[in-house]
Amino acid sequence: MFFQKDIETMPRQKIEEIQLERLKHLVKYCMDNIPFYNKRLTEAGVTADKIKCLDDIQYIPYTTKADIRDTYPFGLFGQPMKNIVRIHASSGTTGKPTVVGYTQRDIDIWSDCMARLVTAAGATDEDIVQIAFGYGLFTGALGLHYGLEKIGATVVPTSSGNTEKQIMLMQDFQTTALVSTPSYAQYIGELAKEMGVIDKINLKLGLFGSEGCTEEMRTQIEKTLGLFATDNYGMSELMGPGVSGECRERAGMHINEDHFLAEIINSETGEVLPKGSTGELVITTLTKEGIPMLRYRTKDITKINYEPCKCGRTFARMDKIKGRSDDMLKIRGVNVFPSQIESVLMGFDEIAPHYQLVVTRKDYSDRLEVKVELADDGLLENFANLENLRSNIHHSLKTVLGIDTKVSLVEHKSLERFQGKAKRIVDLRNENK
Ligand code: DLL
Repeated sequence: MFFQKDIETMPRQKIEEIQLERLKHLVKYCMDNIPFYNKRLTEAGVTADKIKCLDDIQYIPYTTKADIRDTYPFGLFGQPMKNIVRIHASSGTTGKPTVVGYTQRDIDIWSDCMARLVTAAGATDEDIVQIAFGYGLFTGALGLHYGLEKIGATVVPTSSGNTEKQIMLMQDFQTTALVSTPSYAQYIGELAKEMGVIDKINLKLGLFGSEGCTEEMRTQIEKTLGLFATDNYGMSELMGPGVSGECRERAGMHINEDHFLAEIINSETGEVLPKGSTGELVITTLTKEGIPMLRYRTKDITKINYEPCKCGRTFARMDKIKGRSDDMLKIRGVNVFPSQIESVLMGFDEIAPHYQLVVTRKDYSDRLEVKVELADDGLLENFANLENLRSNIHHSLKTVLGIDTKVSLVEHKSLERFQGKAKRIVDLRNENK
């Protein structure tokens, strides 16, 4: 099923023609409307006329989160406030939020991008969809909301939290699709089981995103909730959700390439990498007016496949996000992605899919503790079994990561549950140097 089939199945040459034309237009738009970009581009000697082919994008300097922060709140907006119809913001862990603005045209394009992705995932006008992302400054809920309404689905805007009520409404309304972070979906499943109502739930589709989720974790959630789950990627600075998402083939997330131009770079040197390489995703928003982004460094690590997909779509597909370059843990010189640890842990039936990674530093050496929750406290009664499990997990982690970790088994339900994005890393290195 397609929302805009003629666009979603364009030959690659046509996609690139559109991208080039839009890129030239965007450079001129940024020059004319945004003093920050005017200065940056002038210093770099870039004008719209200098962009002759897509590779010429390399002459445009990168934009970073710091640039948005430094121009807080509206310094990168491309339109006067009277033309801005919506503001969103991402909270960030420190300091001021990152603020983004949308014109009416931006909102219309956003809705189309979302409508394409939810259709590709299998949603239709027959679906009753519970949106359990937090409504508010976060882009997730309203982004999905407009896209799902556009395809005629019945939207139930429950927002996040109040999980027992979510589960009650899910039964009463016979909700068929759930929009949430994978970690919240996992918690909803766990609670529905405990409440003894898991069999009364009629979910068929999970439209997940906003945080990473390994294939192993996805399979667990699908099993618990009895649904088919797809992954959606986006970020506030680029639009919100709607940048890319999986079709039913689940062989990568299709990038809405008529609106987003993607590159992969080496996150340390900034060098553009050849097609098919793994590295940091850099995105140029080709059509945004409110706050366009020229070569925005996402810090997310992935790779892009440009082969057409079995589903018929020709838009390139990005792999699941491997991690953020700033989330990558460097433990005694070894790069460790939390997703690698999650994959290992999901292979053990005796532990619940809840874990926490605690990093400390002692005598100038980093230590990683992996706290894992037991699926069932019955295991606590047999020390030998418990020790055996701990040692097996330790061994598997060592094989995959190449370093020693401390594995701690903790009681069932003792680790925090999340209603939005999960926070699994506790980095105490600066506290005990
Ligand atoms: O999380 C936008 C979004 C909402 C996407 C709902 C999908 C669904 P931010 O709050 O600005 O925006 O966070 C953006 O979240 O740079 C990634 O590190 C991470 N992220 C988003 N989607 C995925 C995903 C929204 N599917 C940051 N897999 C990004 C892994 C993701 N990480």
